[in-house]
Amino acid sequence: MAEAETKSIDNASIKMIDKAATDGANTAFDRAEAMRPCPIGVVGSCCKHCGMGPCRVPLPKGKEETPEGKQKRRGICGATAETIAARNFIRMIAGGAAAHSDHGRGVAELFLAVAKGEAPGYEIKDEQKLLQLALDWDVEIGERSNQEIAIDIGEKALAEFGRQEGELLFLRRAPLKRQELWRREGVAPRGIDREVVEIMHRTHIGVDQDYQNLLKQGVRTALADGWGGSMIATELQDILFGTPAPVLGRVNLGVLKSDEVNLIIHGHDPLLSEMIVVAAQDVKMIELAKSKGAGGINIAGMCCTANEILMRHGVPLAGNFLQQELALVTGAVEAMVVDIQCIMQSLPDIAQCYHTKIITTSPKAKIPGAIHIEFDEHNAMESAKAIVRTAIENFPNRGKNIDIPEEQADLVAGFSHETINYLLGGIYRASYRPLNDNIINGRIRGLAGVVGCNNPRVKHDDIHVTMIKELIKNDVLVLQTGCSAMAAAKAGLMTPEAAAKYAGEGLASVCETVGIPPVLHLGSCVDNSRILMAATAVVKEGGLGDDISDLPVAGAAPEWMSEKAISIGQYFVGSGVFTVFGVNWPTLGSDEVTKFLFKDFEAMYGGMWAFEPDPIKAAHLMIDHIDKKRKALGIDKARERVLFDMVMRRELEAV
Ligand code: XCC
Repeated sequence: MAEAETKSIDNASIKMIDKAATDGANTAFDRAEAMRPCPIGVVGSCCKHCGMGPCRVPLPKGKEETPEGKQKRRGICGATAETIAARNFIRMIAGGAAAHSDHGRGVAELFLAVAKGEAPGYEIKDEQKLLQLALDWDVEIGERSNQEIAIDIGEKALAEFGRQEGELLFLRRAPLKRQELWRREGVAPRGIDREVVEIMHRTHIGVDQDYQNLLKQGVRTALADGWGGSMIATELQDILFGTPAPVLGRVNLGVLKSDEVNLIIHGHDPLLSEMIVVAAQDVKMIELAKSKGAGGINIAGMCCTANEILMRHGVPLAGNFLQQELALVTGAVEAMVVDIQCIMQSLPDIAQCYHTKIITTSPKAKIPGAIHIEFDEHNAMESAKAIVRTAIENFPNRGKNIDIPEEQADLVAGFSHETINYLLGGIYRASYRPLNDNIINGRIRGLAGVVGCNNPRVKHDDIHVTMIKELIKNDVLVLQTGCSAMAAAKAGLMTPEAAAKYAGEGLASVCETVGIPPVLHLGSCVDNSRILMAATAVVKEGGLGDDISDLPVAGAAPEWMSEKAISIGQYFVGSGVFTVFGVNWPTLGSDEVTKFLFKDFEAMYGGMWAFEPDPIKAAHLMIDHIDKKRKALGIDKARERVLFDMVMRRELEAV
């Protein structure tokens, strides 16, 4: 097997990994090979929170947790291995929750500016969702205009970040039993910023030194992400840009065009990219492109910005996290414009091997070697046009060393939880009833959320695709976001035809009746909040228990790498979902902390963590959990709902 084939299952990526080697471009695949992970840090046993350390407290040889061994496993301040592992773990949650939530804050700020008429070019696109949110948040509707209502909503949304007391408003959306559990366990989040700050305080030297108490704050902060910052981002983006509905898209590096200006939008924030999509359709821009010898302007997405723009406009996806460098290696990208999160610092270096311009746009995310064109939301179209123009003007600089892989796949995306409602129940009677019925009758065994990143420590896309195929083969309907969704789409799992090809008989029959793929794309990483809402809708529909933890559902991030993934996993666990991660697990340095997260959490939250790098084994952990829940609900034996006709009724009466 050629070396590149050991690094990815995706042919387009394999070709570009080879080309990068020929071109002398050093990628994450090369760097991962050259640098082994630190064995002490990877299991959470290194503390660098003060100047006395860093202190390293690896497990003693043979891993015996003897009293003597334990005594030796302390930092200079006396912190135990348990405290150190828990501190590291919840600081990851703080980082992840901060990233999602600061994104949410940016959306809320723009939302308020739009409501006040201070952000020309943007408008409220989904009035129905605006009014629904007004009802949820007790904002008066009456005879007021959308603008007036939106100003109140924008102010309330922004206040959620700095809230000092009480509870986040979106917690009310959760099943009542879950809300009570959060209050009982003391993890109902107050303000989003407050919970993140409290983690930073408690993990400072000499503050909270009880690992269970530290982990509790981790749960509270993660819930502030899922039911707070992320949900605010998703909801307000939907109101501003439209709630996604099924849309046909294409994915993989083959979406780049040899005769057009290729502009890739990369990162997480749709505020600017929404405008870039519009700017690229401007007749003057297209004329300018033609004057430079190009046939047109081709916009393609990367990472979660891509998911956002795909879900609402069908803009093609160039690829997921580990393809960001490989896209440049094609030699056909005029500009890559980046906003926030998951952007590799190596991009400007790789771009030097070709003609690509890397453009940063956020004052929060600059990269040496990139051009900075700051995005001004009050003048968004100007920023967008400046970026598109920069890409066009770079077209004549394209070199001869161009190779665009032909690989691309079709997919259907755009499954917001509202859309699932309409698809299943019909436009006039939107309802989750058919989904619940098919779970109860066993055609659908359960639901799995498979999400998260790529990680060059494992074979690119392989773990996602292998796990998802195993799940759908066993009649588990898969809900997806993030880079995982793109892995499945590239493998052809997101078309309705995939049901007959890959899904078990029961799941395939439901997908074919409704006309949906067995793997549903719900959007970007902040859109994991859509999965929370879908799970809540299933609970509220009835017949499957009265809390998310009663449902036959499970979650996974099999190729995770970012702190955001840990925060997402933790809010799923805190919401009652069994969640399994692959690659590595950051608390393995402490058996006690790991056992607490993997076992004791179940009694507290109804959801718990697991670690299993093998995708087939991980899928079966999820299926076993789903079966356990089916048994508890008394639906473990396949049962068809029988509609009685008159003959059957008479027979019944005669008995
Ligand atoms: Fe980043 Fe969202 Fe992970 Fe992909 S999945 S590598 S976090 S882009 Ni969010």
